[in-house]
Amino acid sequence: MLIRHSPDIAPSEITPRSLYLRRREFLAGFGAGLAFAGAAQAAALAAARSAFSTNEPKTPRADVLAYNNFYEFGGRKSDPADNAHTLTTEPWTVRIDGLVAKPADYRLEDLIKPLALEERVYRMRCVEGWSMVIPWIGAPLSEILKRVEPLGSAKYVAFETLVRPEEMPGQKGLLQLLPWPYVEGLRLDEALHPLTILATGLYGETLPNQNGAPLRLVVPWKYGFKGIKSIVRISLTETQPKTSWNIQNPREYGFYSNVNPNVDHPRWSQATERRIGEGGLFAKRRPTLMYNGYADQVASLYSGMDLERYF
Ligand SMILES: Nc1nc2c(c(=O)[nH]1)N[C@H]1C(S)=C(S)[C@@H](COP(=O)(O)O)O[C@H]1N2
Ligand SMILES: [Mo]
Repeated sequence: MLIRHSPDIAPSEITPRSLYLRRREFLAGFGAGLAFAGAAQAAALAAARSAFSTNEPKTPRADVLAYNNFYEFGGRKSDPADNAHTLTTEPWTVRIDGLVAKPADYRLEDLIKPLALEERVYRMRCVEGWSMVIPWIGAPLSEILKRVEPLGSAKYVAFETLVRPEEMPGQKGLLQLLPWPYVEGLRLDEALHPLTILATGLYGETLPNQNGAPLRLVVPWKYGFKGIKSIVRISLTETQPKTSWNIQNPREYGFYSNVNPNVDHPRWSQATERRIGEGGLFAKRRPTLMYNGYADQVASLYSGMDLERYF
């Protein structure tokens, strides 16, 4: 079974969900489907995958779904899994505006339908010092950006998460962990890099709410907080966008946020990381790699930049 449907999901919910998954592509290419694909197709798929995906063991699905940061649903690692089921993800609209030739409010289905979704197994590293290996389903952000035709003056891409306190308990009450909406940004060349994807799923299924349904950003060479969840707006801008963690604490969090073992967080070292799912708290920490191990692909984006200043 490629796409897991828990028995309590009504059949009426299944069809629209499968739209995001482009189910046929899955059946042709992934998981058990590989057994039915031709040998040449399987080889081509494996080759396409290896260019972008790591062969490291994947973090168990249960951990990927249970150990999350999504402050709209609370500040504990278990809060998103406990609370995010209240989020309504259909219908969903993404506004794409700013310096583009084709600004519009796009229905999620229309945004996703033309994309060739693929699996990308990425190393992910949180600024807190833990990491995971996650099999995302998604497509390069560049595919969507090219469709809306960025103007020559566009230099950055700004992203925004949903504000809906009725469904997001972390946006209610006196103790607000962050200013809302959660916002993030990338330089346009970072956004167009082939490693940068918009994810609609993971582990061969529709993105669970706690992981940022129905659409989230994944930038594997940057700290996890760059991967903004439940996106409702993407704006092309000329000036560098504001980012939530930088607003909250500019001394500790910069715009670039590239994974860098040589630049410590002011309150802790970034030299090593704990891989979630590996033998609990007593497992050996592993060394953190420059650009989270993606230096070959992305270091040239930052040549000549002082990485201590642009952290
Ligand atoms: N909207 C929103 N996006 C967010 C966050 C958040 O609190 N709100 N947390 C970030 C942080 S700190 C991390 S490490 C990743 C975690 O993604 P995951 O729970 O899917 O592993 O999401 C990022 N995206
Ligand atoms: Mo994080």
